[in-house]
Amino acid sequence: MGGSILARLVIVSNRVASPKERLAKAGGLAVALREALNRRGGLWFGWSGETEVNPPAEPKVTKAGRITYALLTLDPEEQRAHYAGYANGTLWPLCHYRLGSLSFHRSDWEAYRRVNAAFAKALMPLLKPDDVVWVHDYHFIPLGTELRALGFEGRIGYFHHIPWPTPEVFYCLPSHAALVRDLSHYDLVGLQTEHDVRALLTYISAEAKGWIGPGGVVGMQGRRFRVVAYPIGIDVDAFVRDATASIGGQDRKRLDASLAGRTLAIGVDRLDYSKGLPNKFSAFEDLLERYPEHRSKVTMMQIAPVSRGEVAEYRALRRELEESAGAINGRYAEFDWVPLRYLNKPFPRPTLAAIYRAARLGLVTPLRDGMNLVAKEYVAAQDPENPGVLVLSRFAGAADEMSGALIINPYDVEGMAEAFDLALRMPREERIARWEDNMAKVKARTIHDWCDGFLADLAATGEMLSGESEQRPVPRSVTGH
Ligand code: ADQ
Repeated sequence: MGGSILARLVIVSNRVASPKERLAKAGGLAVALREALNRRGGLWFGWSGETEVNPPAEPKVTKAGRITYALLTLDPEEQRAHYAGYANGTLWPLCHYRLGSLSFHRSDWEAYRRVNAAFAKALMPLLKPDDVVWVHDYHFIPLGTELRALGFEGRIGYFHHIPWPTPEVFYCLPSHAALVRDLSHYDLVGLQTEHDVRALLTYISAEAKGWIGPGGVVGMQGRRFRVVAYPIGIDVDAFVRDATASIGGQDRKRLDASLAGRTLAIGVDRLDYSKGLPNKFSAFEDLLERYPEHRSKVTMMQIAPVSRGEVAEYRALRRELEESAGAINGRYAEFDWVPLRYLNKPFPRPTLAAIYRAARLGLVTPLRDGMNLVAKEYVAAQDPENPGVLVLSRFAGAADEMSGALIINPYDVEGMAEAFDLALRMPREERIARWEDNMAKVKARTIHDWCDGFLADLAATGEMLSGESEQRPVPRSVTGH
């Protein structure tokens, strides 16, 4: 990053990795953000994870090293309507193209705005005029508008971790115009892929009558901002280190003993309907059915920690998967082999790295995903001399980069089973060539590059936004992946 950027960094995210959380337990993103804050000193602001009737309007402020943490507690009904209601009941399905799961209630939308206004009001007294504010994800799209309304004039950037839907899908959201107006109050809007950028720019020029200039500069309703793709990466060194260290370790020994020489296929996903788990289970079943030579030879392990258990759709998915796993195992298991191991708990990073390393297949088959970090983690954890094969959905942002993966369509269950079979039979030379392609990409864009790249561009937006505007034709239309 521009070492010249001395302004204090303020990060806003719904979940804040507390100072007590151990580094190996926190995700790569939390670790990278903490590092960025530590480097320049900063403030991390978000929800405390707690609710209380008539909560205090001020956040609880603590300090650890160079980082100040400010955590706001919310009223339980406001929190529900903001988080389970609008953010995860409306925006999450919309951005993942799941219109059948989308529910929209005006009361949730109003609570979403009220909660954002409350966060802005709580943050404002903590801000200094030259702070750089970086807002994360769909829980906080209106935060920039609210901070501007309170008079904050410094830089504000927003990063959207999930896909940005194409206009035809986005129009289904009754509040679409207001959300894009909210985006225009940021200086820099970061999305995961070029596809996402095209989707948003197409909407801006067609619906919001905005203009698109060079470098993703956008003019809209009297404001200027930039829309740029910053594909997120992982902490590559940490995964390589953990995976290498796992050889001969306890986790690996236990795993090898349990596999008894069988091939392992691994899936690691939050238990979320966007991750395509039912389709993945069906494809594994189809593999066992149509390619009986793999029976008793391959074990699939799906690690899926429960997520958003308070949302009905997620509880239904959990029941569906339990039934499906039971049916597959009931049908194909032998007295000495269980085809599908299905685990609902989280694991520390070193254990995950050990499991990735041991797996000949990495199965990443979401129906839609902003990036999917598991795909990159799986690649980073492989043995360069004898790597496994990444089977990857075309609908994950990571598919744009992972040219060595076997790319599948998760809606085509039989096609997926064929890809699993191909991966299981793939000769070592081809596995190495494909892995080298993927690993070069993973190394080229780490989580640190992502963080530094966004912040450097945010620091430089002032000059770009004040430059002469240039009218540009509507961007190439969005045709989907
Ligand atoms: P997620 O939807 O959570 O992230 P993903 O990118 O795969 O999806 O990240 C999940 C992270 O959680 C990975 O680092 C993984 O190792 C970890 N994890 C999953 N299961 C685990 C388990 N059982 N134990 C421990 N750790 C586990 C959102 C978007 C993505 C986008 C990321 C980052 O939905 O598309 O890639 O943000 O921007």
